[in-house]
Amino acid sequence: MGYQVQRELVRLKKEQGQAILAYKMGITSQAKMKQMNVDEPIYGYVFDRMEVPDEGEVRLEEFIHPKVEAEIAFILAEDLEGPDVTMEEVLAKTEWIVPALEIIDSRFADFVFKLPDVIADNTSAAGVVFGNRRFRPDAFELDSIGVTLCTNGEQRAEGVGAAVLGNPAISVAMLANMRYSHGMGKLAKGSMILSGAMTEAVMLKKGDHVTASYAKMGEVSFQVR
Ligand code: 0L1
Ligand code: MG
Repeated sequence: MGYQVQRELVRLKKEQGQAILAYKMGITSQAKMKQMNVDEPIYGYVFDRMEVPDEGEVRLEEFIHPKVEAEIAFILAEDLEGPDVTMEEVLAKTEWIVPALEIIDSRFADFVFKLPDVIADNTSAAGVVFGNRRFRPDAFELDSIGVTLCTNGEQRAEGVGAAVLGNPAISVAMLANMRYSHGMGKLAKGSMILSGAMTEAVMLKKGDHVTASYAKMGEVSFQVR
């Protein structure tokens, strides 16, 4: 039911002239899955209007109660089509990995929702900041890449690639397989995918300067006005 509503939401946004910029996976950590009492993550869409440049700005008033989380994004070199996509196939078919921040926001008070509700709410997708640097997928072991998330120079969260279903590439494989089982088609060459949060989500407030510092992949940042 949640995905039926989500599909209608996507249709309406496209009708309004918005375009899908990236796919996203959500609820990809064991802690979050346990909290939500689910054994499968969820997926949604990032729209073009949600993109914020690296070192750019967002206005707090444009959100309800936004949070930010650090992720790794994938850009595909080839189509990826379920069923049975594996982590190895994802890595072989990935052109670039890119450090990224996702801004999540929810129409539900205090982010308290049932699973179909958050799927219908497009998995709380509200913004994305892609880093300016990109890397080949075999440049690092993705499960061991660490990240710290700071606001105004103070560390608020930290994490590692393994927090994303064991490896962010497993999350991308799962997206392709879930889309297949939902009859949603392949992930086409060139698609961008946010693989899921490496850190817990940190609440944003006016004046926050947000920086994610990744081991070997540099920084991604933005300012909250
Ligand atoms: O991207 C995410 O992991 C968020 C998924 C939806 C759950 C939430 O809003 O906390
Ligand atoms: Mg996310």
